[in-house]
Amino acid sequence: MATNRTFTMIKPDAVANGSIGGILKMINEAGFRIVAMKYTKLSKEAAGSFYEVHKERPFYGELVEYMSSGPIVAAILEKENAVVDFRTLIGATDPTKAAEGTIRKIYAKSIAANAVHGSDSDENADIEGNFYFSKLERF
Ligand code: 3AN
Repeated sequence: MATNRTFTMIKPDAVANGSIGGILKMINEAGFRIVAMKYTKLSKEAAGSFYEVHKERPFYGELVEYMSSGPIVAAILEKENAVVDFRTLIGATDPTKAAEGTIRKIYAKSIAANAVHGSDSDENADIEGNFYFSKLERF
């Protein structure tokens, strides 16, 4: 059921500084169930295609470089109201504006290296999950 699922990535900065465990703990404690998960690295081409919707934005080149700079953790998560609740859990895009206790407030370094991705709609959660995972990789 797409409406109960969202898609996340733990981004290269958070992976590199040893925050995978802490972030997954927060995700689990907030009541999300892991449907699919993968430790992988995006090529520049794959990062460019994942962020295609942001192609016209001034930070697109920087975003693609950064997202292909090191390994990431990709996951599909399930919970009632998953998309909205997960965006609440991660906090604002800019960590200096993120609420206390949110993942980005705790783990993000900057607006570009902001520790985690969270889908912004049910439709994008579906598209983004399909980018990484086949039906056989979901449980
Ligand atoms: P969110 O990830 O909170 O939905 P979006 O969709 O506005 O934020 O931006 C997508 C990604 O682009 C962000 N996660 C962040 O990594 C990057 N980004 C957004 N704004 C900037 C910016 N001003 N400079 C650099 N990178 C940015």
